Amino acid sequence: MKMRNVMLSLIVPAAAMGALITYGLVAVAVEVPKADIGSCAAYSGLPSGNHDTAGMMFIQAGAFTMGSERHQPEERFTHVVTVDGFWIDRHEVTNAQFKQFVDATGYTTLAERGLDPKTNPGLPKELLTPGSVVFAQPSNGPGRKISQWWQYVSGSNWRQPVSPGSSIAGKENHPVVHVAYEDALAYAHWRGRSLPTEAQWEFAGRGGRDGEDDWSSAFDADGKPIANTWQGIFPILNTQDDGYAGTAPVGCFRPNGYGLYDMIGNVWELTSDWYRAGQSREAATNPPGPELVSLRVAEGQTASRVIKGGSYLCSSNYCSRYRPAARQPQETNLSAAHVGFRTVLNRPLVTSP
Ligand SMILES: [Ca+2]
Ligand SMILES: [Ca+2]
Repeated sequence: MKMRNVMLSLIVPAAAMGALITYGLVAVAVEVPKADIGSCAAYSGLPSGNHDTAGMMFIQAGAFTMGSERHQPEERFTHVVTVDGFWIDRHEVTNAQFKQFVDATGYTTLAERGLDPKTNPGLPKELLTPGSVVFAQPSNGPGRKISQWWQYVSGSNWRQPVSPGSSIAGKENHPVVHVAYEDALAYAHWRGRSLPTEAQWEFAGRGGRDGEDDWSSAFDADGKPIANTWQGIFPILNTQDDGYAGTAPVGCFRPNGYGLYDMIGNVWELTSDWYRAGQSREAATNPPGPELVSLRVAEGQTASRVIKGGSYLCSSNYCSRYRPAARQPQETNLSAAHVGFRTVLNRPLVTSP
């Protein structure tokens, strides 16, 4: 395996370089994708190289303030978390990358298989058929309700993201969606990687910025969107000021201070932590999240994993969780059109001589 030492100034804009220098990250070993900043539409969806850190960035070990006291109750309490250094995908996993996995292994996703009624006795029959959750923009008018926005569509899956017969042709560089937790984990293991813990994800998502969380990852000082979210009034009016109504190709928006793209917005990203509303008060090192046995899961319900970063469906009047500390639960037995993932490699940085 050959790895090049590349100065970040070659691949990260000056604005991001400031944060990197501040935090002592001037140069790391990184593989530069074929298409990068400003050319996301031309990106193949596959990072160059076949080595085991292809498309990844190394995040130096450090400590940060996890959670938020000012925003949603489930983000409290703030506490100091220390993480070891780790590698993380610079982009959300794309359709092209997931197709590589499926072509090599013959893997079928949960949305393509459907749920086993024996292990999901509480679910109605229609939710046991192969399918996934799709967002449908309702027409303006009275009587709008959440069941109109979110529909379980039989036959929808990562290959047919909108409805049966739809396609990902031409969307090879978009994030894969309609992947359940087990699907994301299977992909990560196939690559010899893991899914990020919530702490790893939040540390990477902050891009070197510590302290109380804010919306600066989603909007610039003038209020202009710098990530793929929803502008307008959800769910009826999407003004698309950011240029995208749905998913965008990965890497179309400026990277954060660590050179990572779309940590905020585009699609929510699965983490390996079980979801519990609220954060610990205690300082921790490499926290793996709560144990499943410590969660109170109602009979007939399914435990959830933490998802991070918000999506193209997060607006200021709904969701608004386009911040690194924001979090939501995602049922492990359900996939959706706005949830994807990226992978990590828990290995120290190794530079070539
Ligand atoms: Ca958008
Ligand atoms: Ca994202």
